[in-house]
Amino acid sequence: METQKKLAIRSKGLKGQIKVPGDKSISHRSIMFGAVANGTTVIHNFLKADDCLSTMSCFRKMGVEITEEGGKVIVHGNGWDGLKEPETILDVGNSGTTARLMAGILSGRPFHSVVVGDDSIAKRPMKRVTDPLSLFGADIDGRNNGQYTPLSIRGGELSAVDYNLPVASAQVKSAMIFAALQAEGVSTIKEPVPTRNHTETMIKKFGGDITSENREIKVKGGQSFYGTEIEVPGDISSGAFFLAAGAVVPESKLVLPVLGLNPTRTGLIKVLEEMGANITVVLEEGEDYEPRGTVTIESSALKGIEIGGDIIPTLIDEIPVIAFLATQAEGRTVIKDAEELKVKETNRIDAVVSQLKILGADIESTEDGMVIHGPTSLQGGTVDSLGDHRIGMTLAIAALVCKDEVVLKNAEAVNISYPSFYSDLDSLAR
Ligand code: SPQ
Repeated sequence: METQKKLAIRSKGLKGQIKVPGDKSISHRSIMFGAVANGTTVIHNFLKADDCLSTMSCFRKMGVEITEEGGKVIVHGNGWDGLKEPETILDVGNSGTTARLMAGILSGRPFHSVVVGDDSIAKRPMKRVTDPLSLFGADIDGRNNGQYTPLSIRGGELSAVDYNLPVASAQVKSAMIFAALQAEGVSTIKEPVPTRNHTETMIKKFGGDITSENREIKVKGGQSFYGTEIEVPGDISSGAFFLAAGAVVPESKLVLPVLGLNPTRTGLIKVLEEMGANITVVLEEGEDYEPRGTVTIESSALKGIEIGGDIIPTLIDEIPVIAFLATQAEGRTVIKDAEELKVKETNRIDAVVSQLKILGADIESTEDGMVIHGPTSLQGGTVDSLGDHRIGMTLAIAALVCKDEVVLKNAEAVNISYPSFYSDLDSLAR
């Protein structure tokens, strides 16, 4: 159901502690590895948001028992062969991660499956996974010559490949890793730029083996995994909205405990530091597989900077909210090398530029990013998430510093990654 929401304006003083929900990327992967592992996997702090629920539902359709007990999610895995041919389509909803990673898993399973999603998924590029998965020997196709969903996969025996990824994408890399784990031989996957490595860290957590050196990943086929216990850290991509709010709303101080701080995800923290934010990071000691810690932010004056190159994959999902930050910073901010934004839930370059402009931002799109001049005093207006959770949450944070009322259309989009977002924000803005 489409909802319209009047957003809170808050000219000063956001204070308190905010424990954001579990990491979306890690939650997806914990279900996937739990499903193909032998034995029970117990997941604490699993993200119960629409995208991860789609992953859960797809694996249930393949016969995997997944139960819930006192806030924990329990996956009863029976190894790779525990996955059975689904009797119906596998619906990934809005989740690109589910579609692409699951395609890698299904490529090696000896049955037929059909992967579909919503209108946004139907526009997202799938050839980037269907092409390399075909090289392993998978029988995989999709609408328009493998470009788009629905995908049809008849899995079978796979052979190892050597492949240079043409795009910096953790989803493509992970789809290939899932195929490589089931293939005969050792596969080598080279990344143009390092991307989030949650698949790699989780392989080790589940007792498997993978090496990664100088952007070159080696995966041995025929690996088995063993059920384990996973503590999902808070999602830095959700925390990003509160870090932005804390940085720009005058007289604010926000503390975000147990936040995931995997270095392949922390580009936003570097950007905030370079912009002049008053931010401190305290890493928890003794964490074995996914670093986490407490991040504190206090409001301060910000300055515009240039963002591009290898840092982009480490903050790709935070660019919408960084664009908002730049509207409040002194000087010019340039975001480049971010053309991947065009193939997310929306074209996030067009979406963020068009919606922030409605509020009065001085922002222009470029071929591979955007240019923002600040600071601007934002006004009010009617804006639209355009069905994209990260655009919706960016606009809700922008509204905090707007002069007049802001109404957000399609406000329910936040349910994709952060269903309690508005109530968490309200609890601080009170
Ligand atoms: O799952 P989905 O829809 O692709 O989610 C997004 C998001 O904003 O939540 C992207 F739209 O995150 C991706 C991220 O951009 C999640 C992800 C992952 O878990 O591996 C990797 C990134 O995508 P990509 O295409 O760069 O690999």
